[in-house]
Amino acid sequence: MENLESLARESVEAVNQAADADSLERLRVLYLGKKGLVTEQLKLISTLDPEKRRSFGQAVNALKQELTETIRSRGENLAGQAIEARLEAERIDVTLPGRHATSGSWHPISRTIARMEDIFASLGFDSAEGPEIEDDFYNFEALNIPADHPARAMHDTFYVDDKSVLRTHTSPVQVRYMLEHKPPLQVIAPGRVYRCDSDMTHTPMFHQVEGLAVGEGITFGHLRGVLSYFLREFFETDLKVKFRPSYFPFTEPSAEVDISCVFCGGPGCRVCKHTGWIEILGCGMVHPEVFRHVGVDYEKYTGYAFGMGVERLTLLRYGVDDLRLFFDNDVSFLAQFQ
Ligand code: 2NM
Repeated sequence: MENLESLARESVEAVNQAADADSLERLRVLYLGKKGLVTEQLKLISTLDPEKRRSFGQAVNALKQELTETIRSRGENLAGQAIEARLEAERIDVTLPGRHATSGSWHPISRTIARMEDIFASLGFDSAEGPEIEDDFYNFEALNIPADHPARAMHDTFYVDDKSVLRTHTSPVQVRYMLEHKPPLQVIAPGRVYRCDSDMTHTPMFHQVEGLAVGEGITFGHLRGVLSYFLREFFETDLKVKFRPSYFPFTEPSAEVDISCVFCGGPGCRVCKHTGWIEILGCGMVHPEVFRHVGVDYEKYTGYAFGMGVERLTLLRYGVDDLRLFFDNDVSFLAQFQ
């Protein structure tokens, strides 16, 4: 009985001191396991004299019960503490601001090209692309630009080798298109072009959109109508459009087109250099010599063509005053075109 009392004190104390679930389990095995210290005492009961058996048996069973209950409640305690510890360790501050997602935006030049394609598509124009390195034939010869024409001089053209150049306009795309499609046809050719020229208002690479329509009975009147419609749609104002006689080797007659100033509307300002007019594109009726090179019957068909600089249109539409901003890739500039 004395042994039992000290076993009771010692075991209850040990269980209440158990630091974690593992040591608690080891204590359970030590006292209540098959060969546990309390279990051994239970086995002793049957060996005792009948008069001692009753009180000893009650005491051992009471200890077994007390210990079982103490282990259970200690276990519950430890589990609760473990959860508390884990919640504390994994705590997050849901009021912290999240990382915000930044979204990109279209480059203003790409936006302008897409806008131009939309307007011309609404008039039935296909859109075509072609190589930026071109043969002499597609860039010059087929366009009636003779070998001694100033546009061919070294100072304008980037030569890749004897017969290849960086295209100086997107007209070679139209040449290729005419070789692949029969009239009637209507197509625009947007893309990068290259000229050996660099100052405040010229970059060695810039973008052009050229257009071409070929069919029976196509006249300068159609050209006027299409370009006037395009310019008014593009600038979203009822601007004036003026055709001035000009010269290009690949068109005859040729014209340059001015629009009434989109900033001052006529009286004159810095943008229109106080003339009220802004030069915006070149155009004309396709030269029979061009048709001859691409195998279009120039007795049967006529056509008009035009070309314009995308950077210039973008400057005017968004009121940007420096061409070089388009090529600096300064994100704080580009992000304004969302
Ligand atoms: C311009 C002005 C006038 C033009 C001509 C052609 C082609 F291939 F059909 F002959 N494409 N683009 C053309 C005509 C371009 O740019 C100022």
